[in-house]
This record gives sequence, structure tokens and C-alpha cells, in this order.
Amino acid sequence: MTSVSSPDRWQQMDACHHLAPFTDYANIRKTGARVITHAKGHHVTDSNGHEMLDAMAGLWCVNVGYGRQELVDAASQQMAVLPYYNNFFKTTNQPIAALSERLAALTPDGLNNVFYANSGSEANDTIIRMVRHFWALQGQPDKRVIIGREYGYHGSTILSASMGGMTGMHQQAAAEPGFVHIKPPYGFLHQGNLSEDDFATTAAGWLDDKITEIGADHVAAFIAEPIQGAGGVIIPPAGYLNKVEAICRKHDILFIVDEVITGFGRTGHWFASDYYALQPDMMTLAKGLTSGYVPMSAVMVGDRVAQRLIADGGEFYHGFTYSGHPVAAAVALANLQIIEDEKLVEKVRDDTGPYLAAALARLADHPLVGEVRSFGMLAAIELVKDKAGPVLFDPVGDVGVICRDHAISGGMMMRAVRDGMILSPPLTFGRDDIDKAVGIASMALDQTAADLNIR
Ligand code: PXG
Repeated sequence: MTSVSSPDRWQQMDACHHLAPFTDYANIRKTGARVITHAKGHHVTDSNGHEMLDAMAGLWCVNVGYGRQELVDAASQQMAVLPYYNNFFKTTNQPIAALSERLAALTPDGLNNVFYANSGSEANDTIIRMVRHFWALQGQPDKRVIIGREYGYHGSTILSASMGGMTGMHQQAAAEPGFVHIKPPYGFLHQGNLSEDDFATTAAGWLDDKITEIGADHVAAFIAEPIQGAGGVIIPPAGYLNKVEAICRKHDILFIVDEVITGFGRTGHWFASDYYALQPDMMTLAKGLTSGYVPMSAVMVGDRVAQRLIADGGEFYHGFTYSGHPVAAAVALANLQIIEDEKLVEKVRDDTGPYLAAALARLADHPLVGEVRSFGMLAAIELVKDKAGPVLFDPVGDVGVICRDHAISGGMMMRAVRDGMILSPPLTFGRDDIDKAVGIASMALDQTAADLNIR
């Protein structure tokens, strides 16, 4: 039953029966959802014919843009040859063998082994099992606690959400024991008068303190997104990630990076770990691996963990029907080829990343803007009640939604995290797309300020 009085039959069917992710069901059953009908290049179109520049690349994932025939062909050819076969019982397939070799070469040194799943959440659940299994094999079964960070996002299964630092998710049956969280290196809120270097030391110290408090003999791993995405594009101060890696080494706990958003060129580097010169023990990949055309995720496993599993682990009782799906692998290979052939990583690093940063900097004087920050094709515009302080809106979150809705009406998909406006466009975005995106963001800021009587 629904009260949606829309002439759109698709919206009706959806509102009556679809329980969508991260959705307020009472609200959506009244208003109905926007039905996205098609997409091409950098634009998505809804069933009213409203075309929007997609400054979120779907959900941080459509790295090569929409409508890429190469990916369609890769999928259909693979479906015709071998649409599915499992990898469970000493069988594999050609695309997955090729992709495994490719990912081992592409990711940082030492990450030479790969386990496949279908989502970032499943990949992170896999990591949790592998990490605990590893320590048990090492003869240290008490090393079970995993340290994450507030505002960290690692997925929506019970364990990946427990490992993440989203309190709203914890309150809905996703706060399993064995996961603790430290504060993130969120300069906008926590840096105060500290220099960047001092803030990096202070924030890394929060990890050291937490490990000492729990006891290193009970801590299995620390996991971090190099740049926190869903938490609001939190870019760490220079040196922070190297310091936390060193702290992990000092206490002999595994260092895991979740590159589900930052991987595959989004930062202007193949992986953020390349830029920061990290040598993680494990790495989570998803989203940009297939540019979202089909679901696929991967866990890159470093030699230390892999060698122990291989030598002493016996059978690893873990896997999914679609682990190593041949169609997903074929699409991933074609997607990586596009990123390489079109030099999208270099484009973001040398051209569009700096261009986006410069364009956004022009919004910094706006009365609503407390801070703009970006890294490659990841950006946040923090909205504040008062720039002095800064003073945040109370409650946090309403103003972000107002601003986002103005952007959507103005023809652009943008995301709100608390009162931060988030951009994470396709890596194929050109300077003209960036000009248009920042123009619409600027207009949305003006309209929001007018709504709030702020000038
Ligand atoms: N790790 C990171 C860093 C992510 O961003 C996941 C893991 C989980 O991936 P799956 O494929 O299970 O969704 C993500 C996913 C948002 C939002 O609100 C972000 C994600 C998912 C849903 C919403 O921006 N990122």
C-alpha cells in the first residue's frame, strides 16, 4: 500500500514494494523515488526527462563514465562463451586468472594474492575472517580486536558495519564486539591551532594510545580508508598514514587499507597507497574495479598473510557463489584497459585534479563555506552557520540536504554528508564538466543561503 499519487507506473511499483538501501521507508512511500532511466557519458536522466550531470559517478564508482561500449562488449562476449562457473572445487576461469595477475602487478609491492567477492562489504567481511584466522595460525588466537575509525565506512554487513565507525549503523544491530574506533584525522573539526605536522602526530597517537589501552596481544589489525569517503572526504594531514603504519609495525598488528573509493585512479594515482607510499598487509577493492558496470570486489592479500594461509591454513572455509565471476572479471579487465589507454590516472593527477581544486577554491569566500578540500576527483565543501569558529549548523545535516536538492534541481547529482557537499565525479570529467559542476554548486550555495537568510 502506498499513497504515492504519481502518474509514473514505475515509481508506483517501486514505492509499493521496494525496500531500498539507506532509505527512510515512510518518507519514500509518500514521495516515491526518482526513477533513473538511462545514462550516457557524464549524465543521468530520470523518468521526467530531467538530465543531471553526475558529479558522484553513481556512488563513487563509475570511474570511466556511462555508456562505454567496450564494457558492454566484454560482458556480452564473456556471457556467450562462459557466463558462469564456480571457483570452488579446483576450477577457475580465464578472465579471473588474467585479472589476478593484472591486479598483483598493479597494486603496491607485496600484495600478490587476491580473493574475490561481489561487494566492498563482503570483501571486508572476508578480511575480518582472514585476519583472525591468520593470527590463530600464528599461535596468537587472542589477537582478534580490529581498530577502525569514527566516520569510517567499510560496508553494511553486520561485521563490516561494526568495523566502520557510523554510529547510526551501530545502533541498528551492527555493533558486534571485537571492534573499536579511534577519532579520524579530521582537520576541519580537530586540528585547532596545531600545525599539519603536529596534527598528524597527535592523530596517529590516538592509535598508539588505543593499542596500548587494549594490549597489542589482543589487537589483530587497524583498518583505514586512506581518504575517508562516505565519512565526508576526510583527507589526512601529510605523514599521518605513514605514522599509523609505523605504529602498526611497532605493535605487530596488521595494517589494512580500504581503497574501495580511493582505488583505480580517483586520487590521481592508481591507489592512494602509491601516493602515500604505504605497504599495507591487505587492501580492499571494489567500485572502480568494474566502474560499477557489474558487481565485483577483491581483497588483495600481502605475502606475509598469504604465505601463512598457504603453508598452514588447510582449506579456507569461505567463499561466495559468485567469487571470481567470469563476466565481472572480463568487465574489470576491459575497464582497467580503458583507464590505462585513456591515461585517466595521469589526467586526474596532472590536469583535472588541480583544475578542480582551483575551481573549488573560488567558493571558499562564500558566506556558507567553512572549508573546501579536494584530492584528485574527490572533494568536499563544508557548510557552516558561521565561518568564524567555525560554528556548525544545529542540527547537523538539514542544510546539506537543502543544498543538495538545489543542486539536483539545477541539474547536478551531488551528495551531502552531514553538512558537507561531496563531489566524486567520473575520472573522464573534463575541465568543461568541472566548470559546470562548480557553477551549479555555487548556485546551490546561493539558493541555500537565500533560504536561510544568510548573506
Ligand atoms: N569500503 C568503502 C571505503 C566504501 O566506500 C564499502 C567499503 C562497501 O562497499 P559495498 O560494495 O558493500 O557497498 C564502501 C561503500 C555513501 C555510500 O553514503 C558509500 C558506500 C556505499 C553506500 C553509500 O556515500 N561505499
